[in-house]
Amino acid sequence: MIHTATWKEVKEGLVTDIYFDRTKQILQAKGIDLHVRAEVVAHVFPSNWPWAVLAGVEECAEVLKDLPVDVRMMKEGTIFGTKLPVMEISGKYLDFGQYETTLLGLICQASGIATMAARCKKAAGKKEVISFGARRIHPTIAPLIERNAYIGGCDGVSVGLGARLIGKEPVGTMPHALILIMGDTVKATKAFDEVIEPGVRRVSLIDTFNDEKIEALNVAGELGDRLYAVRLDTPRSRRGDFLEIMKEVRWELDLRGYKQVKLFLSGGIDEMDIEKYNLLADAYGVGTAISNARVVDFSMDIIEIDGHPLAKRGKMSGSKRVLRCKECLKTRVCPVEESPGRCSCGGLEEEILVPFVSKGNLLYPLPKPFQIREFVLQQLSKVELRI
Ligand code: PCP
Repeated sequence: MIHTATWKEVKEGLVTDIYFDRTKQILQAKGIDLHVRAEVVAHVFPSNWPWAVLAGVEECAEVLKDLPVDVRMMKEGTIFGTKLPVMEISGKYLDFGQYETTLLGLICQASGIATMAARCKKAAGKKEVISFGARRIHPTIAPLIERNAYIGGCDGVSVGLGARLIGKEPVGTMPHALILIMGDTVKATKAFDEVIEPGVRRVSLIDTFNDEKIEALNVAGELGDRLYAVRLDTPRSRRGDFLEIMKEVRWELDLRGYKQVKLFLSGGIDEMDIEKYNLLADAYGVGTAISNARVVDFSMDIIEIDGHPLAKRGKMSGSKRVLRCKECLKTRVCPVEESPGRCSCGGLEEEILVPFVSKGNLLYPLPKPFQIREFVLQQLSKVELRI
């Protein structure tokens, strides 16, 4: 038996928290059906994140487009800060209240994954970051993980269905299993080169049996300029000073004229490791750090009832605008009556909490994954990894 819900069950509200069902039951029994505005905000981010990337917007559209509500939402891929509404829903509470669990679930996990991918890509700069984390999560959501890793900034993904979802070819290297079964790294690399179509990069895994620099020279000697990279997935028990190992491998390869052979790192890599290794590494395979990223802790709260501002303690009531400087990305929240102005840096402000869905109609064509990724990368150039 598989333990996941179907999309039909999600749409039927079967995966919502029971207290929303009971709230609906009570309000219906009492004949109370008020028009409300509710907003979605993240009040804190995981760890030391100074920003997060909004993801899961396209899947939210799949829920919202069948509801008689009006929604303003930041565009997918927007880099945002804490305490900023990323979504505002207005309509009869009984028409959308029970979807709170689902809507939050769709953006909390996706935004965490996209943010970690963005942080890794920010640290890597022009170096490639490949999403390798499908093996760390439930297989039914592997395409979701890969899509959000890609839109967050990863250059490629390793799972076929994930790659299809983003319109790219999957990217991978070779597993230790191939080398163990063939009994030798050179033999496995040679077989890869003989069997796998020429367009696939030849990346040899060099940490199975012998010292990385010996294996690197062996495979480079075998494949020559057909060898694209060597992958160092060095086990923790042997890792020691990974940077020194990389320096030795780089030195020995260069000394023998293999300057074109790149260094591909994997195995427990996160954005901090990428910062540490980026001088020598040419590409990274990142698994757990992205696929099991901390979620962005969004909450949905009513901020207006029947046109009157009202919010619980800790929240600001009333409908709001979120205005961001087009130049420096400085962002502020103001009452919805205010209009965009000019930022203290001189740049013009623009509204980023924009009309998204109205009474079942999507108000703009959803961007393709590569367009969202481009949007994220443009903003990434204007933010830092840490405050
Ligand atoms: C792992 C596998 C993953 C890499 C590391 C990233 O190596 O290659 O794709 O995963 P992580 O960032 O979560 O550590 P192994 O577990 O040795 O698997 P394999 O032999 O298949 O490469």
